[in-house]
Amino acid sequence: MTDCLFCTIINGDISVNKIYEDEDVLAFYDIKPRAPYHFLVIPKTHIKTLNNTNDEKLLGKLILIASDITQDLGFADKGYRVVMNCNKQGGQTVYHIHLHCLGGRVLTWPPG
Ligand code: D5M
Repeated sequence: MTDCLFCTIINGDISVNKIYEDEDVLAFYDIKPRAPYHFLVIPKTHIKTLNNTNDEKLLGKLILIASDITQDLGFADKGYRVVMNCNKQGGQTVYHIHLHCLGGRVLTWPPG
């Protein structure tokens, strides 16, 4: 989609600090990190919100890629959080689904 920020990133028209890429997904560091480690895993297909997909394979892949990256970056064993915000009350600001992965500090619960 031309007016989607994350589709523009996938097309390469906006550059990001990439961590991982394959035919289905892209992972990159969040521009506004909320923890020492904060990256996003997004599908390459445009999906507006979590309410707009039932693709179990793709959703599972986002989580497993995030987990693999925490291993690669060396904080898997200390701990981390994965979260997907959905719609306005869930805090979603970019309407192309993305999994946040945060780590590198003690995370409080519940999130605000
Ligand atoms: O999260 C949307 C997230 O997207 C938010 O944490 C900032 C991040 N973001 C926005 N633009 C960029 C670019 N250009 N690079 C990296 N990260 C970006 P949400 O769950 O929708 O509130």
